[in-house]
Amino acid sequence: MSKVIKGGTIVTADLTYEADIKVEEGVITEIGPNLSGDEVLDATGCYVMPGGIDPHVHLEMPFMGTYSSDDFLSGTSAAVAGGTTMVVDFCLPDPGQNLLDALTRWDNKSTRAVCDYSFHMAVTWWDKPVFEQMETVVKEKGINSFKHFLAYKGALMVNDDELFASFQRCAELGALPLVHAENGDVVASMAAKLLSEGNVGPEAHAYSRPPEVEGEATNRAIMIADMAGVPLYVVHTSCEQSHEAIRRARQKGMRVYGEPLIQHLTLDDSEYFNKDWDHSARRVMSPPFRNKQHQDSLWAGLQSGSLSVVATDHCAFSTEQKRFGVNDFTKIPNGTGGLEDRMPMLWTYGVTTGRLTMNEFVAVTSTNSAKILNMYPQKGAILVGSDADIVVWDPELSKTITAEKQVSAIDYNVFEGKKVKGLPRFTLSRGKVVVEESVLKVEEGHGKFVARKPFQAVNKSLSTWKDLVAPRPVQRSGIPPSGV
Ligand code: DUC
Ligand code: ZN
Ligand code: ZN
Ligand code: ZN
Repeated sequence: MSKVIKGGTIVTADLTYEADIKVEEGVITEIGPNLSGDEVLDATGCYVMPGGIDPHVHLEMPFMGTYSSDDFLSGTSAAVAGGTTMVVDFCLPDPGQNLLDALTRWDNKSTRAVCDYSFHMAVTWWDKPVFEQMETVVKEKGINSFKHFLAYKGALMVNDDELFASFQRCAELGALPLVHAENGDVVASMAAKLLSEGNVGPEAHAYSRPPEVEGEATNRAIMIADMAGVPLYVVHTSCEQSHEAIRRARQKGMRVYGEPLIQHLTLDDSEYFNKDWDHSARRVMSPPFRNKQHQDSLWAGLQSGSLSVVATDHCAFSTEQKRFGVNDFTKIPNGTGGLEDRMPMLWTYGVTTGRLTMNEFVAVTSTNSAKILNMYPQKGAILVGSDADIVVWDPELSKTITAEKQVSAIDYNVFEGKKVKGLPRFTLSRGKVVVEESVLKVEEGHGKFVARKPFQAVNKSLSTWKDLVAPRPVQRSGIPPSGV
């Protein structure tokens, strides 16, 4: 059974042109004028783009004493509803757990996915087993990226010696390290002080994590990555200080990638000062929302290419879960949703405002992630041979975002009331129509794991000290007598 997507304008990261697309057995087999097939999908008036890739989601993740509420079924269903056809989730081992056992748990959870997915592996402590298991994770399990937290002291946080060791291991294996860049020591100290002074509300969450803690940690991670001779991916870049560090590194020639979230681009820190506790707590995530100047910086980064991709860090907690922290903001589970809304929100606030071109939109929602995570052109492309993960985007379809109608399992939406114009007419996951005019036609378990090969480990430190001071002892004529 072949399908033809007919009459639309194909938009990729670098081209805009009119052509039909033929899909057979889940892949694109022909692109050109006047194609015919067994089934025709009418794309008249639409832009036909690579399906979105969200490189950063947490589905059914154990975190802060609970589990994030969207699982692989509701989470990936929400994704396709908004035109995203692939997600990359984080495998988070329990303390001391074998990374491969953790992966088995993630394999079991993800069997429910309705679209394709892949995993990053988290490194939250450092020892010999982790060193050894990383090799199996890369060479046998198809995972080429490792996440490190510089925040969440006493839980997920790694110290600089652990970070440097893991980064060096990534360099050897051809893997890409990711970093959650916030200075966890400073955050813990500021949070304790705020609490002791009676600042227990959700606004104190933002006070405890100012942009400086993110700028410092981003810069530190970049410098450590350089000394390890490895590229670096900075997740949820939310502020100018962090963006500045990334810009500087890229200008110097380093492969450093920044990932703003759709939430940080479109929602600001005034959300934490709402009179309604639930409203503010529902928006507690790390890093927190920032002010307009930081938002402008993020948009500018997407325009100029100093920031590479737009993600969601989708980590949805219900109001009931958020209320764990009713007397203490440090107990509010950190996380917000966005999987369903990332593409329509970015189109509405980016493309229709003129901040982003359509090609830039495709680059930051799909193609750049596919390239950075090494799954291009299987994903992120409209090319013969690519998976038919495609969104037929209707720029005239509009809606007002509301929790009442969302696919995500939680009881609110941080974008509640926002009007979006630009939505999928069809979403295809490996050739299967999973959304048609807002109607979900998903099939539990249709999603497949996408294995990602390691990169050629060619990265060399740009820091000059390595070359200037080759590690060899200096031959001296004598040694001074010891003692006095
Ligand atoms: N930040 C969040 O807000 N949630 C999940 C993990 C994280 O780093
Ligand atoms: Zn994070
Ligand atoms: Zn995250
Ligand atoms: Zn199927």
